[in-house]
Amino acid sequence: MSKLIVVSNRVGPLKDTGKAGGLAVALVDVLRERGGVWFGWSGDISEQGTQAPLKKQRSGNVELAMVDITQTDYEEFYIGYSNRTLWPTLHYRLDIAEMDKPFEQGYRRVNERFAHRLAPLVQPGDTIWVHDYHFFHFARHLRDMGMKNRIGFFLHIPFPPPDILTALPRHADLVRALMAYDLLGFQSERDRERFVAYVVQEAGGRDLGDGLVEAWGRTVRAMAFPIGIDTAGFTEFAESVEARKHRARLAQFLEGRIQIVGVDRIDYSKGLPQRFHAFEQLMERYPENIGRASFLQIAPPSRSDVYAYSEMRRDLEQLAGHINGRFADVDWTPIRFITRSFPRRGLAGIYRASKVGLVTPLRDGMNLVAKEYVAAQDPADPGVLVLSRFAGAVHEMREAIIVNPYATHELAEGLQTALRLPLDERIARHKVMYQRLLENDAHAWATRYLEVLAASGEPDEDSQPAQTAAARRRA
Ligand code: ADQ
Repeated sequence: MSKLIVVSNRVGPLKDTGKAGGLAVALVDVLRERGGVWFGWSGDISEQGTQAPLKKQRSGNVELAMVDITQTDYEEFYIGYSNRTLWPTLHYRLDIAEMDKPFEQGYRRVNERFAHRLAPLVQPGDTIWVHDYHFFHFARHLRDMGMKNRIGFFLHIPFPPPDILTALPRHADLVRALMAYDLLGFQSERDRERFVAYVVQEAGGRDLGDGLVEAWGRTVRAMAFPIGIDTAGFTEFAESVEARKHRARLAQFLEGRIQIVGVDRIDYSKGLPQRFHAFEQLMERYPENIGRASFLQIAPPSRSDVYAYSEMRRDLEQLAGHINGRFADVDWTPIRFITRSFPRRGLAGIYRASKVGLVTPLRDGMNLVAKEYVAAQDPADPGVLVLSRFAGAVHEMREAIIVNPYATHELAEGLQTALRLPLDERIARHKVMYQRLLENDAHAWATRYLEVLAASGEPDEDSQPAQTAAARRRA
């Protein structure tokens, strides 16, 4: 029977998926429904790297298959091209994107080797679903081996306009590699439009309508599939015993004061310094909030091997220290900055205890924190979401207070509006957004993507190529 194969840089856990978030829940659900394999990096670095034996785990009809990489792969593929070149470029940060380093070869090499390691696991008729910016070239290598299976790609981060993308050396190779997929999924219609603009303006391609795009002699379907969270599951988390404990602790600490919350990986795309400055302005311009509203920022460090990230944490600590030094009192701290992870149930409790959720990225594919914050609220007395116009989530969450994170005064005003929003208004806004989150949850997202993928491309199930069969024998 044909199975589903999910490919992503890091593979999620098969059990206790709630701990890893909505995406892992959704992917394991669809893998269980169809039976399948989740393939990716083991997270380990070894001398043998991609040549090392596959690491496998099985639970029922789902298998994890994982590959090591070498230290050089880690530096070139993961830290280098993926996170120092592609991540900033796709987040419109050409000022910090590293274009002239020899990372790209490592990126291409790992894509090719991963494709060769996956090939023996693929049977005719299997569907392959590749995730994110680590694997632009993956399908191209599978096609070079003659594979005719349906292969889809989903980009979790933004697709920038042509003027940005063309600053990346060999940008055409990257986009051309995408044409080897049958279905390209983007977080928003805007991202899809930018991809089509590139294909038309830079590659002489054509928008054929009905989601189809033609370039370099191939036709691909490109559509928006806004990712969702496990909405009902997250609401349950917010009502769990663990969440209640967190809320009780916070209530004791806050003593009736209001809490604004931010939860993000430390990443320059998340707009954290801008947010801290906006909170400072809130105190300056609306002094009635001094001693009354405090800001809790939870931000676990990420990718600390990348210089831009290790710097950020220090800068933010200094900024929080400066603001606290200015406004704190003996019995009140304006900003609490916590740089560690929280269990998801605890996090849901913290969201529910916070009257404002502050989600202000400078650029974000979707932003799941915005959705989690809304899902965690008490519908009878919900908090208010303040959301950046540059988060993909904004297209489904227009009832939030929408702000421009680059304009500090606008952010501060948005916060003040959120703090003063009357109950009936809060309830009305929350209700509409929550209903939408229930309809487009992570499971609906994955199911819809796979339905469209099943109807895309023209796989020839009977004529699985010789190379693939040979690769299977080698395994
Ligand atoms: P991220 O950039 O990681 O994801 P986001 O969508 O906000 O951003 O997801 C972060 C996840 O990590 C959330 O589920 C959040 O709860 C969790 N998290 C953050 N801080 C935490 C903490 N201290 N403790 C516990 N959990 C924490 C990328 C793209 C996004 C896109 C997602 C999914 O950059 O734009 O929305 O993939 O496609």
